[in-house]
Amino acid sequence: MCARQIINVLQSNDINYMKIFLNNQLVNSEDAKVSVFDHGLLYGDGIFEGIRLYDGCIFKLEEHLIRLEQSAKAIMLEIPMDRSALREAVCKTCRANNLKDGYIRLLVTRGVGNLGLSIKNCHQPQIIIIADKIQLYPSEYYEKGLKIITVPTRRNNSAALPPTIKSLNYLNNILAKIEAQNLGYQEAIMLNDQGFVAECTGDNIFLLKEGTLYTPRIAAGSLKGITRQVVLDIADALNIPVQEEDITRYDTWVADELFLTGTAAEIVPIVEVDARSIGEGTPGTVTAQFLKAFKKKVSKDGVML
Ligand code: PXG
Repeated sequence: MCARQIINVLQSNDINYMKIFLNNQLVNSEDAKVSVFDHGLLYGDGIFEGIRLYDGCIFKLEEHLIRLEQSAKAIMLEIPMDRSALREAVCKTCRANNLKDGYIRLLVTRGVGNLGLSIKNCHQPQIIIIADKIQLYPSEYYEKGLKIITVPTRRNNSAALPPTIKSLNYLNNILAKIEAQNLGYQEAIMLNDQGFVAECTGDNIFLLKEGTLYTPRIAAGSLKGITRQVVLDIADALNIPVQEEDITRYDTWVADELFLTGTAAEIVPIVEVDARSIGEGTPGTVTAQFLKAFKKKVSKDGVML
């Protein structure tokens, strides 16, 4: 490794040396600033995506960009860059930070306005791209499985704030996460206002029962997870029947296997729900098959830097 490369490695480990994409240019992290009048800060008015980079390949970038566009459309936000410019900006940010594996946070805020809810005074949405090393979940989660609980906080009602919009307003999920962590758990099941399982605070949920894979319908109040879709595709390839339907807490308690999916989490086996052990109380064999198939896909199915 030459001196320049060593400096690059040292620098990319330190957030002070990160390059951030902010409105059409790369800036040093200390210069990456947004206004206190940005409605993203004042009201959580904006949208985002969390994306993974695996071995120099951005996993499912196109799908993330499409979901971002749909979130934008839903909140009537015009992203001031088209898809190909965004694609290029994401790649550029990863390259500028010398990343091969990492986590990309792409945000679009409503931009600067005044101290009122109206979007009419917000003329310049802000595009921010942060690409950093990934903080992986502890390996213990995958080896031993995770214990979770159902929390009292219900998932947002779709008629109030559709959970399909990946907005900057995550308070609903954060309140649920606080409840879980207060009781010593790291993830939690959130029910919808009818009492059916919607999703977890930052992950989709799947269960296996008698050879069939079940997951809540999106209309139950879940995010249309990119990893969720990858798992549905894997189930298809493995000839495992899938049912998207209403799931109760009881269904989760008596499942043979249960797992969570998400960009950061990938596929995490669940071994206990609400103090009931799932299956044998150890990560399931079918879950392991899904994780293996997922790992095979990650460096193939995306955009090369
Ligand atoms: N449901 C919710 C509420 C999420 O936030 C998922 C499901 C899984 O979707 P994907 O497309 O990632 O398979 C998410 C995504 C974080 C973090 O910092 C969480 C997510 C994404 C990015 C960052 O905890 N969850």
